[in-house]
Amino acid sequence: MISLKPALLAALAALSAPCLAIDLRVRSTGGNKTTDIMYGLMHEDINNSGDGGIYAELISNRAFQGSAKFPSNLDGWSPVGGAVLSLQKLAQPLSSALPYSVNVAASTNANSAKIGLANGGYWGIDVKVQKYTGTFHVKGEYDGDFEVSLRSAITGEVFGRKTVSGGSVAGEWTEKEFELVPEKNAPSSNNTFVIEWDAEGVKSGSLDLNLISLFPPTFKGRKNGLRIDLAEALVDLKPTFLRFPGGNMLEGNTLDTYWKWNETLGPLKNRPGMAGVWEYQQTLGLGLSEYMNWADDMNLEPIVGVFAGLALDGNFVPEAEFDWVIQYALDEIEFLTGDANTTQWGAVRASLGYPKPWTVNYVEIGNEDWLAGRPAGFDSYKAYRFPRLMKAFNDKYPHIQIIASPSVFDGMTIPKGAAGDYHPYLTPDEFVQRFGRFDALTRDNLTLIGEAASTHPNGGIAWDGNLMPFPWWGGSVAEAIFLISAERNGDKIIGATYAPGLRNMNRWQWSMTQIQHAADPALTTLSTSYHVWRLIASHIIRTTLPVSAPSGAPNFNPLYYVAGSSAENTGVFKAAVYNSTSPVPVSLRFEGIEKEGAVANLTVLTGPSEPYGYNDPFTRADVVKHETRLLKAGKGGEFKFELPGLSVAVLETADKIKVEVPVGKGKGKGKGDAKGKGKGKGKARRA
Ligand SMILES: *[C@@H]1O[C@H](CO)[C@@H](O)[C@H](O)[C@H]1NC(C)=O
Ligand SMILES: *[C@@H]1O[C@H](CO)[C@@H](O)[C@H](O)[C@H]1NC(C)=O
Ligand SMILES: *[C@@H]1O[C@H](CO)[C@@H](O)[C@H](O)[C@H]1NC(C)=O
Ligand SMILES: *[C@@H]1O[C@H](CO)[C@@H](O)[C@H](O)[C@H]1NC(C)=O
Ligand SMILES: *[C@@H]1O[C@H](CO)[C@@H](O)[C@H](O)[C@H]1NC(C)=O
Ligand SMILES: *[C@@H]1O[C@H](CO)[C@@H](O)[C@H](O)[C@H]1NC(C)=O
Ligand SMILES: *[C@@H]1O[C@H](CO)[C@@H](O)[C@H](O)[C@H]1NC(C)=O
Ligand SMILES: CC(=O)N[C@H]1CO[C@H](CO)[C@@H](O)[C@@H]1O
Repeated sequence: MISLKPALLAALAALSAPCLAIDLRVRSTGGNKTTDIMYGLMHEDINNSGDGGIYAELISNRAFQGSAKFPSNLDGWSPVGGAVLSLQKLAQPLSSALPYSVNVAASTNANSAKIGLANGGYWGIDVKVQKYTGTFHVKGEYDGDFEVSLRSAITGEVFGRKTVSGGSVAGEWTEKEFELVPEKNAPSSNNTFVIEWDAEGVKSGSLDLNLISLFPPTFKGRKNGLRIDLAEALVDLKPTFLRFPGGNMLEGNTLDTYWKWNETLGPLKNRPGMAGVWEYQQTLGLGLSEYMNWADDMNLEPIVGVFAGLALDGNFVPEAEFDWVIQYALDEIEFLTGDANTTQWGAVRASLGYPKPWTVNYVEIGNEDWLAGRPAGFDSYKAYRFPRLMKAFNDKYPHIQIIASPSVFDGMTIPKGAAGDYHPYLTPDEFVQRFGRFDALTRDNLTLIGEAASTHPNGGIAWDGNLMPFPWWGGSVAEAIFLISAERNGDKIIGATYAPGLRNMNRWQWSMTQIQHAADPALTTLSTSYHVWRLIASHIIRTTLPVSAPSGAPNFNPLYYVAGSSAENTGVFKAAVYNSTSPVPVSLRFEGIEKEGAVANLTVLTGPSEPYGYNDPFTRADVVKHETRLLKAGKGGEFKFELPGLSVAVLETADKIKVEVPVGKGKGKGKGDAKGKGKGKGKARRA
């Protein structure tokens, strides 16, 4: 990011004369109320951040789901005790959504009285002394018990086992449920889950099994819920919204394979899964209701992305056939929010165990509709896909804030009442250079920053090379500066989220991800960007306030800042330093807190000695240094401090400011600048 070498920087720092403090005064008038939400989460199942990620299911390929793109197979499964496994499409499947199952037969040279099958999880299974909850479905005549166990894949040691009594019958699927508490923690996550039975007791020659599922304890104890450590890491980011289900997942690869919300509902055996856009079949166990539960359990405002008739291959639904796309999107919101007694889809929701309607205040129409199939795809969005969907929503759900998936910066004209979505994926310098971009937005151009990240170092070439393996400190500081630029315009910016949020270390394409994870929770790694976004989101400004510097307009270089007051009216100042060879002295006063001895907390994040340092899941070292100290104001309420080069800081006063807020705040709908190139959207993007 910064082209000067660290040694040279240090030499320059030593030579440079101490500069005068930047003298900043925060006024208590002339501010603007910000929109209601600010920092949030974006989730789509990219490279096993859903299946094998935050969705807590431990068994991979649990129901042999497949598609034209990723045919059903036996990946993840292995025979136990000399069994022979075969994939079957039975005349009597478990359900029409799950046509394939595994057949387990004893081989002629079976080496054990017990046979069965084992699953290695998503690159391992975390085994601890805690309660695992499982189910499986079995068909075939068997007189005897089953035994389930968690074992080491390396030594075969059994950490816990449980008898599941009662056999099974021919011609019918029997569901088995069990709970299993291992007696000891496994030394590593290289473990398997095994189901075995007595080969002699099988009268029908073999057994068929399907939908074999095992969950550890989940976040807030939800059935079919989220992995606890990852959910807790997200909670610590202080999010206020959840944008889902994509992202590219929403669009799908082709017009037949978009994210069909109606196929993500109810019992797992009713979910066929889908051909994911990130190169694997997806279970859709993390479906629409699960996303809403996630939002509820973290107290997040859902931003529901609805399919807008464009697929990643660039095909889009023609205008003459567009009615179904509109109805499909309206039905989805009716499913979520409709009355259980008086609406068709509300009744379906109630029948699935959710009688109480959810509340939806934000709907995003499509995903990055400026990109796939450009320019025809975008033209169709501007011509009819967006206007017709927006009108339908305004008519039926006038309270919902509609967000267009492109922003004003992507060349979208945002109609009155709508907002845009801006996805900057930039170099650090580009983020810093765009610092003034939102200042020029008008209030009627509300903008969501629905995805953002520093992607590659300055001078790097985009998507095909030169990516950093993980978010790195210099990139994270530049993101802070970008967020500061957004907060300065908090009346026009709906909110911001990093993307992608989660990445399984065993399968990735897109390196920039806020949290890295694997089966072993000890490998969960909070990136440099995670620390920066968390600090910034932990001190929310509810009213932005003007800051003046005596020398006239501040030029924001090398210190970039925003000030305002919190919901409790304490004074908040956020700043970051970029491209400075020496620490930047700051003198800060808040109008209304002009007394000597006033106190404030200052938290400063600094990184490693060179800007490319990152948090590496394999070395486990955290390169981000956190320092919080209590500052006491000098005469006139002056807070004096220095911020090092490449640092991010937040100061919050203990005293309250009397803030006068003008009327006409906005929850605006702005549009964003979409020049960013997004993160890989797979092939569509590289085209
Ligand atoms: C687990 O251990 C086995 C045997 O040593 C090895 O072949 C396999 O790659 C390991 N799997 C994982 C996920 O580490
Ligand atoms: C879900 O809805 C889509 C669009 O209407 C439809 O094509 C599909 O068949 C539906 N799926 C099921 C299982 O009903
Ligand atoms: C829906 O119907 C049920 C059963 O008749 C009733 O108990 C419930 O109050 C009704 N709910 C609403 C919102 O009208
Ligand atoms: C940071 O400094 C480098 C080296 O002087 C310069 O090329 C770059 O443009 C600067 N970046 C910004 C955003 O000012
Ligand atoms: C914002 O919206 C207005 C009117 O809708 C438009 O004239 C203006 O150019 C837009 N762009 C920006 C960057 O504010
Ligand atoms: C508040 O909004 C007004 C009108 O857009 C603008 O002129 C002013 O600079 C804003 N104040 C702050 C502190 O951003
Ligand atoms: C400063 O931070 C500490 C620890 O985070 C907290 O206990 C204290 O209340 C804070 N003080 C002020 C004035 O915000
Ligand atoms: C879309 C995509 O490229 N996904 C990647 C997910 O991770 C696997 C394993 O590393 C890659 O092979 C895929 O390409």
